[in-house]
Amino acid sequence: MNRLTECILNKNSSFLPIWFMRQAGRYLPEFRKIREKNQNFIKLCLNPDLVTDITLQPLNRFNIDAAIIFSDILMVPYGLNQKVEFKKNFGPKLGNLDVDAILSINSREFINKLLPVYESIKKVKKKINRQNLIGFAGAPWTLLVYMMNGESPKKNFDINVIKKDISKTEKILKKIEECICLHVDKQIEAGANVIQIFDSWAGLLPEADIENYCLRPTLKIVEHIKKSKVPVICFPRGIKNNYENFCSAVKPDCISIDYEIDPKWIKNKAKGIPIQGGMDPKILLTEEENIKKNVEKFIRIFSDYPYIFNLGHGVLPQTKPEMIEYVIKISRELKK
Ligand code: 1CP
Repeated sequence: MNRLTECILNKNSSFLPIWFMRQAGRYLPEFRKIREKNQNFIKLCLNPDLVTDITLQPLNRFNIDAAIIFSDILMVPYGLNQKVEFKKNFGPKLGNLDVDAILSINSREFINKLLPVYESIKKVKKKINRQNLIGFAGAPWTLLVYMMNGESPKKNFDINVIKKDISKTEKILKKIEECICLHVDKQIEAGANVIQIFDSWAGLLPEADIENYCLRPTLKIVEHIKKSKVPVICFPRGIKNNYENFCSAVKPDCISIDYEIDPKWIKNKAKGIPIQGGMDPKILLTEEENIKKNVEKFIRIFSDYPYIFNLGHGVLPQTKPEMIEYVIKISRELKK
């Protein structure tokens, strides 16, 4: 069994699996080199040869336990025929959301648009052996936000775009849920043996809406994935104390924590569910002594608990690759 699977499914805490969210990305010069020559991000995500190379870049450098397929959560709106662009110094820009057009797309059409993603997974799978291969999708809420808001909610978001016509929102949400399930199934069929669900914007939800837009839709996805026996990791970023309710309501196979979560607190609240991540990615921009102190803190707290080392969000573009190397070195010294 690969190390993530063994840790998650058998709750084995005798070793420490390691990987990093955004482990393939702009902090790596070899990624920037490919990216410079490929300005169209969606096209890049649909190029199986380049996706395979990029996915393997961090594995060629580091002693890590998983590859995560290089793709994006916005490939699902793309598969639904919504226009998706990534603009320099702006981020994603999505086209008008035509509800009827989206609802009329059938599963075959959706899957056909995303075939290169699944082909890439097959190619990567052939090149790795020891490591897990992580497939992923955005959670329904986070995809709903991008699709209805048209851009990142980081700077500009009004929940009324979602609340003003609830019946329209519900229709879109249901379609998104179906497509996430299809997308995950195809990734598993192609060889993904762990799935991570990114609810990057769960923290935008008012307390009263967490149940309806985060817990309930994510539970549906998790129940679907569990039928395949492939472990599912959930990352409901920013929901603070609701991490506890999330664990009891959704029961993911593994819970990924963001850097606002107190690791000792969640260890007591997660009801034995394996935990992943937590360390603030900004720590990697500081000096080695401080990095060491923080890495040791997480490893010590989870020494007797099934834990996957990762960060509390993605590797920042300013991170020096040597610092990732350093984190792995000191982690392995403490726990193999
Ligand atoms: O060159 C560039 O600027 C590209 C930056 C980039 C990269 C490297 C984007 C655009 N996407 C990705 C790859 C990516 N996205 C992966 C690859 C695998 C890996 O981790 O190595 C994954 C898992 C994602 C998932 C993703 N995309 C999330 C969830 C995780 C998170 O960061 O919270 C989100 C929110 C996105 C949307 C997205 N795609 C890209 C950007 C810059 C963003 C965020 C935009 C925003 O701020 O709202």
